[in-house]
Amino acid sequence: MTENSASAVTEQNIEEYQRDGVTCIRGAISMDWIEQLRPAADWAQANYGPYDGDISAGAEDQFYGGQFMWWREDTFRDFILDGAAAAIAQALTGAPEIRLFYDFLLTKEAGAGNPTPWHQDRLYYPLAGDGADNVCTTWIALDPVTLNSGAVEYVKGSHAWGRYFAPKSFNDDGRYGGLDIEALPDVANTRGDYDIVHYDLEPGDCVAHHVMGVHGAPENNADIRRRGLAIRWLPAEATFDPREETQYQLKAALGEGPDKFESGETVQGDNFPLFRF
Ligand SMILES: O=C(O)CCC(=O)C(=O)O
Repeated sequence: MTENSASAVTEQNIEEYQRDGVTCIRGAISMDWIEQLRPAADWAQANYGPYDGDISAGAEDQFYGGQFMWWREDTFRDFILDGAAAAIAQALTGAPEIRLFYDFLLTKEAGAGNPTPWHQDRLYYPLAGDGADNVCTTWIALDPVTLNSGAVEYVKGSHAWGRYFAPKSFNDDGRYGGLDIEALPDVANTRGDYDIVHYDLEPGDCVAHHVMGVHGAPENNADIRRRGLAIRWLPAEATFDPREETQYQLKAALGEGPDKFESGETVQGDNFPLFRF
């Protein structure tokens, strides 16, 4: 099925993405795709891959994070290659061409008491360069999503603060402790100081956010799962930069995975395909 067009992206989406670092594209992905992706997501969760993790804090199997699923599952592969997400990211960023970084499935089970901590994505990534500073994430809802079920919240305009914040562990294991990098302000306890937005989503809606933007999500207090397929896109060149603080599965996927990139090498090739629309 080919649906590689950004037809759902409006001028307002482009303006919001550039100005606020976040925008919601309604009806971005067809229900045909969503219905194929749901069982694929269940399969991925039941069959952990090498770069997956249980990111539940203080409980098991509540919050699943699957990464590079498209390397091991055909529906994800078809969707990445033929679905609309790449074209959407290209339209929002205005890039002449866009490269896939990776796909990341975030499933919060019904009742999962796991907030996603407020964080900025940039320094989790073992990347350097312009592409790294401008990664665009397309977070696609596979289920209806509300704040009650764990909708992601975003600090509008934070992508333009020009500050790099230390990563935070999603499961509270203190993994990124002791870094000499600025800590994120305590957004959770000073919410009134920020312009915070979230979107109630229907399956197939897509929220796009900029890599420098600050975001987090509450626990899932609803009686349905909250599955989000976050696909990361590089609108410019990025090189492998396996710094200490970067996320270990990403570092392994790039440094020890099929391509075995050396530090400083450009991330490219069939496992990180380039799209041009
Ligand atoms: O889905 C979530 O809870 C968080 C998503 C997120 O942090 C991201 O896509 O960068």
